Amino acid sequence: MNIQFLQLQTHGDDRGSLISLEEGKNIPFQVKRVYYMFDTGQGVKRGYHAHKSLKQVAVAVRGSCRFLLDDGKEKIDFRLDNPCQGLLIESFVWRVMYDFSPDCVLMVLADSLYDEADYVRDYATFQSMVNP
Ligand code: T46
Repeated sequence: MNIQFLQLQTHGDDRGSLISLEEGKNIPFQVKRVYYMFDTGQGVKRGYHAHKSLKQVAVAVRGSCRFLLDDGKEKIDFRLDNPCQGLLIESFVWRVMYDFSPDCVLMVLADSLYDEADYVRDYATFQSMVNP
């Protein structure tokens, strides 16, 4: 599976670091929505869905969590732990986020407004959509 990480340029000086996210520049779509999750309990697993058309970029702005991504053919599991790195999540990728550090703030930029109809929340349905 082709996982794309976006390297986000850091503007650092003796005051600290700053990263700017700009649509069409380091974010490869029009940003319609931003959300973030935090205070995730120990042992919690989130996600368990794919999207029909949504594209997103996830950034662990603080702390870390693991991602399990599955395109129906291949699974890949990795830790997202760097605020200078964005994970591009395309449509039709099943995702599970887990093993959140207690301080994790996971921010997600999305190319569409929230729409429950865009979710595929049943794994068998997802499999039948990607492997017809
Ligand atoms: C995704 C992963 C990475 C809203 O009202 N608006 C929103 O924009 C979002 C994202 C969620 N919600 C509501 C819907 C649920 O009642 O917030 C609640 C929690 O959402 P959900 O269970 O979908 O959260 P996750 O962590 O399983 O998934 C989220 C995104 O929903 C999803 O698009 O790709 O993060």
